[in-house]
Amino acid sequence: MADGLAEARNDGQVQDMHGVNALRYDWTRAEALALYDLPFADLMFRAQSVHRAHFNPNHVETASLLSIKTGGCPEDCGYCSQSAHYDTGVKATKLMAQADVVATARRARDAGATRFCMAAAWRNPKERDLDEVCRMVSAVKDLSMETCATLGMLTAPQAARLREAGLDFYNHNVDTSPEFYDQIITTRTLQDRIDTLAHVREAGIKVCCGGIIGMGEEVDDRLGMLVLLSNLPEHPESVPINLWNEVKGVPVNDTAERPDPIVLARLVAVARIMMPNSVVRLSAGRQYMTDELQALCFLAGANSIFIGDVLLTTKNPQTTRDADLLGRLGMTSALNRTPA
Ligand code: SAM
Ligand code: DTB
Ligand code: SF4
Repeated sequence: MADGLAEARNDGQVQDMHGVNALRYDWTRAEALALYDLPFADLMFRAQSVHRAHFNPNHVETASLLSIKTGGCPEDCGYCSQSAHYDTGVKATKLMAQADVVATARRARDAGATRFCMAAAWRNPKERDLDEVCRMVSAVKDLSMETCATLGMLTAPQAARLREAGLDFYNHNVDTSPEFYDQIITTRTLQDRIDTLAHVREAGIKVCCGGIIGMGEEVDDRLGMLVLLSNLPEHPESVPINLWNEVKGVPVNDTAERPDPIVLARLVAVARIMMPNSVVRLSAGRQYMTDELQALCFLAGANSIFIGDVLLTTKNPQTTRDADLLGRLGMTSALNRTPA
């Protein structure tokens, strides 16, 4: 592969030994680093070429997010406002009523969202809660939206029940590299997460899996996370890349460092090249990004965003600002796999 990269650098072509359409599951960190270190113009050209071979580059998927059960979470994720381990000022709530969830989904659909993601601050869902979430999933599906949920760890039978209810996607992130993981979360292992992802796959639900940057990890950890994602048995259909959204009272505050914008664009490009067929979502942290940086990330191959003024407990750019930006970029809120 090193030769393939050299070729890209020297003649500016995207031909590598695997071609732009190849899906690989044997990426190494050295290869990821070689991509990441390419001269910026070569990296962008290569990422854009891969992107155009798989997607319409003028389309961006717009997803909407709702916290259906906030706070009081028993996990100790060191970045999260919803962990009961930290004093973050977020109040724990009960699971929302189905009618309120469906009304929110309908408003999101009317505002242009094509996917609705329901998030709960649980280690894993209890059976009674899962019954209720299954009803919510079916009701949102009836609105002709794609459905997504993120409820913590799942057993295989729980995943099968969600699929039967009409769940299209399940979000469960690896969050960071295997080496950095233990510095961020101690209450569940990376293997626990990989097991849940396998249950989701077995059930026939599409996988949404990514992570966070800006928690104090090294470049090697960021690339290690992308290698971990791209070497899963199948690439996740969606890859959310979150910039850590600042939260008071959590341990990550002690180590957090907001990445340089060029670094972010490079990481998006590497994700695009390593997982050519996956939708790469600029998730949390767009509130810190300029219009120019978001445009650069779209050029690098990002093709999904969350719309709505809040994410779960933190801010997202105003919907009007997003509509204005997409308008100025000539981008349409849609997702079409027809290449350019
Ligand atoms: N409790 C479930 C779980 O962890 O699987 C679902 C919700 S959890 C909030 C979903 C993901 O959001 C986390 O895995 C993490 O990657 C991301 N996230 C949480 N807090 C964040 C923050 N402050 N900034 C950026 N991303 C964050
Ligand atoms: C993901 O990777 N990012 C979204 C979604 N999956 C569930 C969550 C972002 C949460 C940001 C922090 C908050 O708003 O509390
Ligand atoms: Fe709980 Fe999810 Fe937050 Fe971790 S990220 S504390 S599991 S809500």
